[in-house]
Amino acid sequence: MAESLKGKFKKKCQEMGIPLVGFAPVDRWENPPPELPHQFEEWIPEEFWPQSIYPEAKTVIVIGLPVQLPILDTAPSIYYHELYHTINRLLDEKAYLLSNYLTREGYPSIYLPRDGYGDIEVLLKKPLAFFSHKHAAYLAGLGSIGWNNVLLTPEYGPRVRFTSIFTTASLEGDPIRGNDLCTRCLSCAKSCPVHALATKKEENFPPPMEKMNCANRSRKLRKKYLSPCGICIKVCPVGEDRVVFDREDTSIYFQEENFEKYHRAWEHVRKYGSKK
Ligand code: B12
Ligand code: SF4
Ligand code: SF4
Repeated sequence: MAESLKGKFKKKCQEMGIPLVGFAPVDRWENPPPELPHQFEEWIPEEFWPQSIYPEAKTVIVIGLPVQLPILDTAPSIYYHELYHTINRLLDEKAYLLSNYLTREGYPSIYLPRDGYGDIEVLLKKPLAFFSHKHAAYLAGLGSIGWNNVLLTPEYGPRVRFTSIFTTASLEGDPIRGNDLCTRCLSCAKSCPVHALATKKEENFPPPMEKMNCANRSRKLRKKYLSPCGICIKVCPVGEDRVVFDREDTSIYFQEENFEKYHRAWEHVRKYGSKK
């Protein structure tokens, strides 16, 4: 019964144009599966677990939508700014509709917003949301944490945004693939304009991040309609999307010669629709 519900749900996601879906029983927050790619010294505090937020929850379903790489290539730009908002809106809407679908099937369910903060000013004081989708996607077997502190997936590397649904249906968890996808190339850290990511390999994994440097940059960019920054997810070599969009060679970001046509296009986009 529960299995067939999972099958029907996945079919519905396919029809709604959602390429990534993962299932994590809530007990994975309490007992993280040993086959996960990383074990963390510091784990998610209990009040952030799904069963603490919605005590009836049995399974967390995570959905992911891709960040289209050639648009991200122009970032920071109005083009990525618009894409970011489009994906955010779609994630919220799709999760809301899917949770209603499960409720109608007899399993009361609720959606979560893809972010859950009022404004970047709030994050400058406390850079936390009441529920972490990155950790939910990790526990649903969708990928591994990268040096850049976000989830890398085989399909899109870090270029994917998530949201989650809490459902009272007990659905089988997806297998944990267990692969650590990060190559430790450190392109993300070396490209960060505000040094928010560690640049020395011997530091702990995942390395500590200067979240305030990143949040402050986002705040400044927002005033020019250029937020978010996105550079550390743009330059990452991981992800099948690089093959799909013919962007496997990441020197496109670091060398102008041989790639003039791309650099010209990015400069053009950056000239319009935002403040200098
Ligand atoms: C706050 C926030 C930010 C802040 C702070 C950054 C951060 N990484 O926490 C700012 C504004 C800087 C930011 C920037 C970006 N973000 Co952001 N952000 C969030 C938000 C709203 C909450 C994150 C959160 O609470 N995480 C929990 C913290 C504490 O996780 P952590 O630091 O890794 O925790 C570790 C330890 O500290 C310990 N721990 C200790 N205490 C606690 C407490 C809790 C609650 C947990 C869970 C763990 C924990 O456990 C962990 C062990 O590794 C989420 C949306 C959401 N609701 O999930 C998006 C989210 C994480 N962001 C996302 C993205 C894509 C970005 C940007 C790329 C946006 C951009 N610029 O284009 C940048 C990337 C910056 C970077 N390299 O991390 C995506 C990530 C998708 C993915 N593929 O993983 C998310 C999930 C949004 C979404 N809906 O998809 N973000
Ligand atoms: S989003 Fe930009 S500022 Fe933030 S960590 Fe990534 S590269 Fe650095
Ligand atoms: S850019 Fe390199 S070091 Fe950074 S997350 Fe991607 S693979 Fe890992």
